[in-house]
Amino acid sequence: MTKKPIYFNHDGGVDDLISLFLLLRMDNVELTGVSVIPADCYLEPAVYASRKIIDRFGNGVKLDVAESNSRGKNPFPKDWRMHAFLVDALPILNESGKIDTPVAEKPAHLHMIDAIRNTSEKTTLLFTGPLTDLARALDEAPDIEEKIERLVWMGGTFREDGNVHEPEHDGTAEWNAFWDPEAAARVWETSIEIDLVALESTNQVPLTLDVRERWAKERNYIGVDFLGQCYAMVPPLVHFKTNSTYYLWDVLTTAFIGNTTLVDVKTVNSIVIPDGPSQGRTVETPDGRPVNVVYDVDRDAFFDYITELAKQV
Ligand code: AGV
Ligand code: CA
Repeated sequence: MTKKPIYFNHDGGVDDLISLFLLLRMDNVELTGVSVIPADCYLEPAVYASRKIIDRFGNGVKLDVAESNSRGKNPFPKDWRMHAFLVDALPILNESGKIDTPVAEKPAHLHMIDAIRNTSEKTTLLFTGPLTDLARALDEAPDIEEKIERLVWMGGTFREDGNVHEPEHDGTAEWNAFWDPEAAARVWETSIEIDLVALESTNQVPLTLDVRERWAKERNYIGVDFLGQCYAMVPPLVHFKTNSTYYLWDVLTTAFIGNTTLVDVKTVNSIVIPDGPSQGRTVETPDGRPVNVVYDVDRDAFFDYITELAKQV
């Protein structure tokens, strides 16, 4: 099987870390690099957890994990950023008592430039947090643009309702775009092909109790137990949606990398609003740049796909 070269930049949430786990299980993916940005996480536990996940589930793959030194404009709530501490503390990631996967010498955006340049084929970028490191990499090394196959990004929405509920904002943005709206706008200026896994599709994959029960029943598989343990840390959708209700945002984005048949995609011309009360909002407009929006998902096929991947540990 031919393997797609993927560079993964994430921000240490439960679904970011599960995404790393799943990427390591995909036989059609070759991870060329991993980096962590302290947006929806604290950097230290998210980097530890990433290194431990590569050790435990990477079948001996040789990778290092780069730390981002990027800063955003609008900080994530502290409660959400704490999740990385919980994943990092899981016994299954600490059984060996050591960490083999090293921390990279260079910061994330420079690490990514090297990874793209050192891969002969074009690289697919998977971003499950804000786009800050990509925007900085493009400023630093414009030559990499032609070596990027596409950007697959969990971010944005064309609905009225985003998922940002913060003072001075009108609620129309998605959080990864809101954390650094200027970075998203910078990436929009390029001619990189963008696949957007927007809230339209991720809203269809909330964490629900039936999913938790399924993973509990199949916890004799180490990988399924890992899914269950991780998703025990975050609130499911039960009676009604709250600000903290968890969806499988990044995991859907990552599943799309491994299996494009799970979703439906349409092309939308859009811009990103860089400042003001709608900052981070993606808006459809005829003279905007085209993006491929993932707007629909086969929910059952998606959960089957990720659970099967987890069983292969
Ligand atoms: O907007 C979704 C992004 C995804 O990359 N993140 C979480 C996912 O990793 C931010 C976010 C929005 N709502 C959240 C988030 C919530 N209720 N808990 C934690 N993070
Ligand atoms: Ca994320």
